Amino acid sequence: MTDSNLALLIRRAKMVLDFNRVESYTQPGPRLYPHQWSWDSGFIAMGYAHYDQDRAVNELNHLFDSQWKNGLLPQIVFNPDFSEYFPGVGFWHADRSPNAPLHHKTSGVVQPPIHATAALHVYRHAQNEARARKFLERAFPHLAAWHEYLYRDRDPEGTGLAYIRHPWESGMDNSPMWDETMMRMHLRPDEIPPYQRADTHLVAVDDRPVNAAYDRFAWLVQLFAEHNYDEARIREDCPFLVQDVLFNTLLCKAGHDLAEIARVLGEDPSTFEAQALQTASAINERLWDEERAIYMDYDIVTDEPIRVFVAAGFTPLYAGIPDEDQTRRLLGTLENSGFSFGAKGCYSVPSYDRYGYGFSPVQYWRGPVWVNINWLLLRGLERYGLDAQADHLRQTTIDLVREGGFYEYFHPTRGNGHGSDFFSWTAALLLDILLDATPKTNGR
Ligand code: 2M8
Repeated sequence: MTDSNLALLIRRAKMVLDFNRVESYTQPGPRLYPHQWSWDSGFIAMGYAHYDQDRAVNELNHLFDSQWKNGLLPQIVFNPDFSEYFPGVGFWHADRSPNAPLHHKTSGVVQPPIHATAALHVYRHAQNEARARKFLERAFPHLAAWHEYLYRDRDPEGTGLAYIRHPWESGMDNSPMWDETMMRMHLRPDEIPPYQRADTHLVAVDDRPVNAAYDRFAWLVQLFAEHNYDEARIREDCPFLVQDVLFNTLLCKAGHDLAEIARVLGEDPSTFEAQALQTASAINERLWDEERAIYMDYDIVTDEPIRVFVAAGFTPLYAGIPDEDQTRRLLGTLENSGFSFGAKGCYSVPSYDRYGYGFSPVQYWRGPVWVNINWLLLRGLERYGLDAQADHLRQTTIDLVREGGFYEYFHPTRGNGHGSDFFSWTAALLLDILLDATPKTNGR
């Protein structure tokens, strides 16, 4: 890429973020996602960190301000100016929980815990060291409470793995990983809460989850509200309880990063470090599939692994979890399966194995390439010194966005964009890739 092409791409990425910014947060995408989303804000803050410290800090602070009293960091912070999104405030009934904040309206589920990682990234890229330290001081109790919630309420048996209780908590809402569990949720028409979808009016219907999936998404929300968001009661009755690879990988990485934040602030890092190490071992013990050489989710309701090949199954590389032998075998799976890594005719990395049942090149989390998954894998490959593979993934990701636009996800063989255009994390993570001059080869 020539210098002027690079400068243009950077300018375009910044324009996407400018376009989506409203007051103190950034919408993931115009119209389709008007509110603040939790892990989107983590990725977005990492992009801002390269050129606008204030925005990076505000993005995370706005989310922290909506934290629940029990430490839950909500998936969505609602903006009262936008009422079109489903499910909105009135469907969640988050106020039935004694823990929900009063000054902001939120949903009652979470998203993958990227936040300590994002906060440390913002601190490390800051131009103004004193202000960045102040930000960390403010962020630290929120992050500590967030991790405490996850280990206390989502891992009551102390296994080291936090469970998710809704597909939305994985960030990969419509993944084929959830199909079997969703099928077990057999709902009579009178059990499905009445609702009106907004998403299918805004982007192509074929790009979005089917109605039967939304019925179950909505039914789970209703279950949480009926249980007043009491985690112990939900745990008793919820048919969807999953220890997810990506969620726990990010928890492990964030645990190490929170320990580092504690060290910067002169606080005790030992609890966070111990939790991160325990989570890493548990990922290797319970989620690694020795025969298939990939990490897989675990369904704790049926007490069985979810044997579905998704790109997130490679992300433990990001947290330095696989050993040398596992890494070699993981790469084998990446290259010699329907993920077609490095092969001609396929953009890396399809979110679901192209030979898998129910693969779709355009449907939400069932095959298209996502920039956040690519970014996590890229940083993982760099961490292990796998330079050739990292170069390939970096270049593919840049090409996809430069040629396809700042879309939410991309067709893995045609390369064109799908879902929301002007998608914020696509822009923010591309900025991180383009502006990060020092590839991390030794962060383990
Ligand atoms: C998608 O999820 C939301 C619900 O959270 C939706 O479909 O309405 C997912 O891709 C999720 O990972 C993402 O955070 C969110 C906003 O970009 O959109």
